[in-house]
Amino acid sequence: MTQAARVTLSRFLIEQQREGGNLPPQLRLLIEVVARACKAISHTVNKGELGGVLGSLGSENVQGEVQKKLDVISNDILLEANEWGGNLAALASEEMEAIHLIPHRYPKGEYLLVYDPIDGSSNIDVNLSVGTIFSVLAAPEDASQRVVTEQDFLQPGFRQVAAGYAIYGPQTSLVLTFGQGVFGFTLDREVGSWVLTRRNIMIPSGNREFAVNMSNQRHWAPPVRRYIEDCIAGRDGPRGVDFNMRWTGSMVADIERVLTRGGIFLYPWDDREPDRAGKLRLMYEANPIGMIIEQAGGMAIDGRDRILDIAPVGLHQRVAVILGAADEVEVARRYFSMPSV
Ligand code: P6P
Repeated sequence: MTQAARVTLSRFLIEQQREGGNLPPQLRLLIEVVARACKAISHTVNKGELGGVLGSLGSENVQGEVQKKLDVISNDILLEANEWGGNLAALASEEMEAIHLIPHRYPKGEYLLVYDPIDGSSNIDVNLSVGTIFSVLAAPEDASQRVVTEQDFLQPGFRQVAAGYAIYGPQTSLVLTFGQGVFGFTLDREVGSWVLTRRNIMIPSGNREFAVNMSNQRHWAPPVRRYIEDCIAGRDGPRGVDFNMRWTGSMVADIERVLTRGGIFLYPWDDREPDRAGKLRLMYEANPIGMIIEQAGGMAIDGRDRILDIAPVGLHQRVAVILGAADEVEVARRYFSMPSV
């Protein structure tokens, strides 16, 4: 790609702000800050053993999951990058139980940021792709006159003003949406710039590839079991076509594949913890990814209902997730309306 043809993230955002009208200056600056923080996280992830950043801390996060060193390092990078900019009224993270208010010494802004600093962190120690997922919501209009609370974050996903993820893999890339299409950027490490490499990403239909953790099969509800059984039956079964399976253990890596070549991703409810709606978190995994998937022409449901319509009741609440190419998700959804045999 010639230097002249390259559109950096900064130029793209300024042009979006100028032409699109859906990117206010504070939101543009917020995205720049988050993207810069993801560059710093990428640099840290890429050091691996040499940076002493692998392994666990021996502590647990609010999810009751073992915290990796990079979970905390990445959370701190995003915190420090976003506190002083004046774009946020507060932020929240998978790694912090409560919301984080902007310190009084800094101005407060019009947005709320909620993120998973390192998603798929169990893959860090085995050198597989991990990522950062983030969601941007509007802060309450009176945020400058009162203390923002967790309740202000509990907005349904269709109210997100922006969403994105960074994936730290063979390349470091960034995928963004502001509600008018999905755009992909690749990190040019030599210059330190995010370069626009994909415009208006649309999920291909017709790809017969499903992503699910098959070891949970006996725990799924009957509709999911039947759907996956029929995929596995391939051309000998009711689908009449063979399927392939992928499962990386890192949502951002599986989503990058679905965005690029289609297929479906599932983390359905299972009976291991019947009271838990699912494993993935609504506010900083399912909602931002769901917005990206829908903006790329796909569908994102919890089995029956649209994920972005779910009214949140807790910052760290979990949800069942079935998302990907609209044609395939629609097939999966029909299994939930079939009479259970
Ligand atoms: P399992 C990572 O912990 C994560 O939240 C997602 O990134 C990933 O898709 C899923 O959980 C993997 O879960 O049960 O297969 O380890």
